Amino acid sequence: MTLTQPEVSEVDLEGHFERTVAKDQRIEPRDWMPEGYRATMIRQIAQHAHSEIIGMQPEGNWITRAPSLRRKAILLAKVQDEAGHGLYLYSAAETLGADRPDLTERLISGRQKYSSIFNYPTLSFADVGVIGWLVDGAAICNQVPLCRSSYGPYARAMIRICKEESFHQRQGFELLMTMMKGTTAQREMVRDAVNRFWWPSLMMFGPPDADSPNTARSMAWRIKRHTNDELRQRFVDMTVPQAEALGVTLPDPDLKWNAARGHYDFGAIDWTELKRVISGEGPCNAQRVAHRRRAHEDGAWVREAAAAYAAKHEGAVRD
Ligand code: FAQ
Repeated sequence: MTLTQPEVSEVDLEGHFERTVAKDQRIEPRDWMPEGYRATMIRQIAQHAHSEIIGMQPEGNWITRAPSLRRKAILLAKVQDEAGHGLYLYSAAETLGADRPDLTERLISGRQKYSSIFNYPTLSFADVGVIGWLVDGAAICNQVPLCRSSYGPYARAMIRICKEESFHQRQGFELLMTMMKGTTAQREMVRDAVNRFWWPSLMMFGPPDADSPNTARSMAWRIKRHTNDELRQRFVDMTVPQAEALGVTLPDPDLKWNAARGHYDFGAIDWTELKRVISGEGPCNAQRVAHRRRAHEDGAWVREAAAAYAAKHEGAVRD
């Protein structure tokens, strides 16, 4: 008599998946998952990885022009950290069956998105401080809850990424504090940078909840733990006291404490601008993607050399 394994039906698998998510346990790469969950995770992780890699460009632009050796070393380390984040995230996407060269191809052909914030130019060294303070600050607000995301490899990558982003946020704030204690011209540079980056930072959290096609599904699967509007509000509440400590005015006349709500009210966001930037029409979209494409092409010899070395090594091991 042969013993046959009882067939595990799709219903059992789906039930197991749903129960795992409901118990706040992690879905791991070997586990069964609905195709929609897999596709959503690949989309979000790939967009996140692309953001980290494209996000190296605006600040990288200032490495050769940093005002001191100390500032140059800090900036170099920060930009390298962003590269590292991109690599962890591409690896997390690979655990879902995504192919890394294919993801790169989708980025450089404009078929996959990256964060809108990196399509704005960096016009002065104060922008480096403001990106650390506001952009990394927004990234932390968005990403700390993702440490509890239901997909294991993504949640675990997020723990280290958030630690590094917190450090970046501090260094940005410290740079701005130094500039605010400096000359009138330096204070003016900070104010100008804050004015340009404030509204785009609020757009990083995505469209308002009513216009966010993915939030409901991603919340039900515990990929996202809070809605776009909840996180945006958290960021505003966290940042206003920091702006006061710095001595800068955020460019929003409607920004005021609402005691009844226990939150800051803020003005209307120009959602047409976000749509424009996401669809490729932002100030630097073409430049960012062209630069990434050029870097990819310039790196072809490294990939070929690595593949040739791996093949040779494999041959040596077989012999
Ligand atoms: N820019 O339905 P939702 C960083 C897209 S890393 C571009 O609300 P979802 C570190 C969205 O993908 C910054 N596209 O979508 C750093 C969706 O696209 P679809 C990146 C955006 O996914 C600091 C469509 O619009 N962080 O800063 C944007 O539920 C300094 C509809 O939107 C992450 O990626 C946008 N702002 O929520 C590096 C965090 N907003 O469906 C260097 C992980 C929305 O057409 C220097 N991601 N879209 O493919 C997330 O938390 C979510 O994916 C959201 C969007 C919240 C971004």
